[in-house]
Amino acid sequence: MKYSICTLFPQLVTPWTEEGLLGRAVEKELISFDVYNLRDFSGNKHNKVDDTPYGGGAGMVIRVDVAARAIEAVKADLGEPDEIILLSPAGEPLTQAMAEELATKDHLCFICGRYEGFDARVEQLVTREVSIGDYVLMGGEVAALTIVEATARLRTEVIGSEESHQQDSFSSGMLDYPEYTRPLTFEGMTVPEVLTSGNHGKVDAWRKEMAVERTKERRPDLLEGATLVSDKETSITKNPNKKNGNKKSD
Ligand code: 6GU
Repeated sequence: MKYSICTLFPQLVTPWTEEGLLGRAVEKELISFDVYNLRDFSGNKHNKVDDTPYGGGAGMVIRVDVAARAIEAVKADLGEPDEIILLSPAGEPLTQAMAEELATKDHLCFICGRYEGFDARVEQLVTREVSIGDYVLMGGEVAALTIVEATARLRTEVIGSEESHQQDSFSSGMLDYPEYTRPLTFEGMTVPEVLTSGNHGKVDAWRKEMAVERTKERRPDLLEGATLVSDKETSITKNPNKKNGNKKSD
């Protein structure tokens, strides 16, 4: 898996790729990150990447030719990306289903904007435009790294076992059940007895019930997409036509 990231702030992005599971996978050469500084593609001696908007108004707009040269450099160095993703609050909202689709690709290229954004013609240079939620960030870097986090952890070369994310929030269509570890009692708060009962059947049933309860309470919108076999029961079947994050893109 290759990630290339075009940004005005490579020094914000690079450290994220050097720690934890990502850092380890990079060291083992199982995944790679190539971070491109958009300023290197300014095409002028002042390294200026933006200009005032046509039609007037406040703020600056990043030039389309800068993005175009950066994308050409990525292609020349690493080959054609499977996806060139423009990070923008106007993009398609990121979901677990989208992360699952992107995680199957070999090379994802990200274009991160800052300030007011890119010249709209950059949209013609990319394969998709993605937003990470309904709020506005100062730049696309955190959004690009969010997609890196969401996709890399779905790759067995990064995580190792496939099992650990099978039960996750959203990949089951529901929130996770709560987990506990030692100490058994902390400041008067105890661990649910069933977890120390040694009865695996009971533990499984309790966990499923907790997942349903938490989802009903905190994110009832997610349950629209899951089919409850019975109210008290715990089994949930994926509905391929549901409109939330489990929908497989076509
Ligand atoms: Cl991808 N970029 C920016 N600047 N703001 C956002 C976003 C992206 N997604 C949500 N808000």
